[in-house]
Amino acid sequence: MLTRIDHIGIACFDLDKTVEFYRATYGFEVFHTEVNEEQGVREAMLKINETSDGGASYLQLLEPTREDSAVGKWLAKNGEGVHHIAFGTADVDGDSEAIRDKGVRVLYDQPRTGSMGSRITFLHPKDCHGVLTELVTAAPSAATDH
Ligand code: CMX
Ligand code: CO
Repeated sequence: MLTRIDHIGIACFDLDKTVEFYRATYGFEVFHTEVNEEQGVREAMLKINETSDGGASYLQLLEPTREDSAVGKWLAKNGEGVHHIAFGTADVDGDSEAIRDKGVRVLYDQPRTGSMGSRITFLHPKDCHGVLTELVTAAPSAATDH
């Protein structure tokens, strides 16, 4: 069951400048940063709020580490902006299988590693009314991990 907005993924050309915009404009602080080479991104997670299921909701600011990555290609075509949305679930395996059975393309056979040790998969935007959609199961320690 999808129980929350886990994050909104925002593509940017310069992560440091974008982080500074969110800090100076809204007061949002960086909760976690990492490089995910498999996804081709350098990212910052800004925690917006805790949620009733024990998780949290974040903004995920994404700078590509290479031009041929998903975010690099998207930025070259569209410029900066909202790249994807992500729903949180306790069971990314079960939920992605159930969604696949409804005829929506799930991009990975098995969930891969996302922010803070989470397990993630994606649904094809062309099957989701134009929205690249991610499903996330947070690692148990994610709420306290920096
Ligand atoms: N949102 C909406 N539509 C998108 C999109 C996005 N983020 N990315 C691509 N599309 C659309 C394109 O506009 C294009 O549509 P048209 O054919 O109408 O022009 C179509 O999908 C194909 O796009 P493409 O540029 O040819 O790109 P690819 O097919 O090579 O890749 C996708 C698209 C979704 C398969 C790829 O971006 C992907 O695998 N994404 C999942 C991984 C990812 O996004 N990782 C980065 C985030 C990591 C994280 O969140 O942790
Ligand atoms: Co994401």
